[in-house]
Amino acid sequence: MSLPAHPHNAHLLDLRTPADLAGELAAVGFPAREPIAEWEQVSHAVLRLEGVRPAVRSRLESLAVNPESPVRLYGGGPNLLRSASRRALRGLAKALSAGGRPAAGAELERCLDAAPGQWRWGRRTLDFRSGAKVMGVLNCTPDSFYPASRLPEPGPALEAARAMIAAGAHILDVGGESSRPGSDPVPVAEEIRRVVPLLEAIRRESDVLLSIDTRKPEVAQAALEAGADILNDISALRADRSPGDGTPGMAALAARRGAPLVLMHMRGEPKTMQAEPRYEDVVSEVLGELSEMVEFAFAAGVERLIVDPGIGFGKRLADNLCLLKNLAVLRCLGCPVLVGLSRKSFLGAVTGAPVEDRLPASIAADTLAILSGADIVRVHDVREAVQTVRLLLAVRGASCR
Ligand code: HH2
Repeated sequence: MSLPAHPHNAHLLDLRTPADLAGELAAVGFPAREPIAEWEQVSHAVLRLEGVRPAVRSRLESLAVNPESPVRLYGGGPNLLRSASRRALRGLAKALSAGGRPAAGAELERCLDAAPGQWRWGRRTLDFRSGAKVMGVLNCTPDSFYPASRLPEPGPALEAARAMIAAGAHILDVGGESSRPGSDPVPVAEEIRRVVPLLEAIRRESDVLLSIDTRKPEVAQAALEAGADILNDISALRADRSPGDGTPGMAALAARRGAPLVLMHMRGEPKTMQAEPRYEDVVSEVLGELSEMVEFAFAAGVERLIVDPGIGFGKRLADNLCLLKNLAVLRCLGCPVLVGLSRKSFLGAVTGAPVEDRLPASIAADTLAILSGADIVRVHDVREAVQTVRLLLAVRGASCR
């Protein structure tokens, strides 16, 4: 083998997955028999643990860890950072479980294994291993925040659905109530009247996955009867109960049908949510609140959950930016992550662009989100998002040496 023209060419590698490492190992003549084990050894991570009691802290300090790993523990208060190889963190998870803290051990294992696989329910499949999914927004409303997305008439709404399917949408999200800041709730019967004919019409001609964007169990039930597959609840079950007419509550409905349920974080109600949102640590608070809802939903028997930070729902500009920057943190909940960034006002605040002109910033934001591990992007502009996803997938899969 001849030596390279420029000796050394020293450079740090940007490795994000076990497959990246396996490619680099093979290229230097060291094909890894167990790429995942190698990855766990060389890949370092920093774990943040919140609300740690002194007894647990001293246990963490005393736990034996893999001696080859440079392990560090930082923080004097209830919040700690632990830096170690993934392998050492896995050892820590096992030690916590064996040492009488099975919940903490399981939580840590979940963080390390957070890669959603494939879902099958009824005749439906969602495979998160084959790249991010594009969810097209169909607003059967007269007042949604993006005027071009308003489709109150069934004819144009069906045309829009057909165009999204042709452009490669994986999921269509049909909604009959705007949740823009300051919006009023829509009565149940009116919401059903808006969404059911469109769901039925799409279902008659396509097998595309259909999601219903509603907070009301009666609407969710009618939508499922009309062919919807997924429930998208922007209130994350906060007021979940049966309406008392025999309709089950949202969680019970999802559990009974096996339907995936999106839990979106929101503080307050759309009417008032932007009045004075306040967080001390938005990432930690959104994670904690979603985590409670995930536990509640699993306890109610829901098998398939998707989590969403709720960009623009009771959040200030800085909160939205922090959530986008730290989207990967939500993967620790062990559920696929959905994010809706498309044309939202925080993009306008950053770029100065009106809603009609926010497509470039929306594509950039979706790109950042997918690189941070978003599994589903909810968008108004399906063609552009599908191209983005395809490019990111091609780059991720490129073999380079
Ligand atoms: N955003 C909107 C509506 N529903 N659902 C989820 N899961 N995540 C979101 O970010 C999200 C959502 C707002 O967008 P849009 O439906 O276009 O606006 P409007 O509520 O005004 O109809």
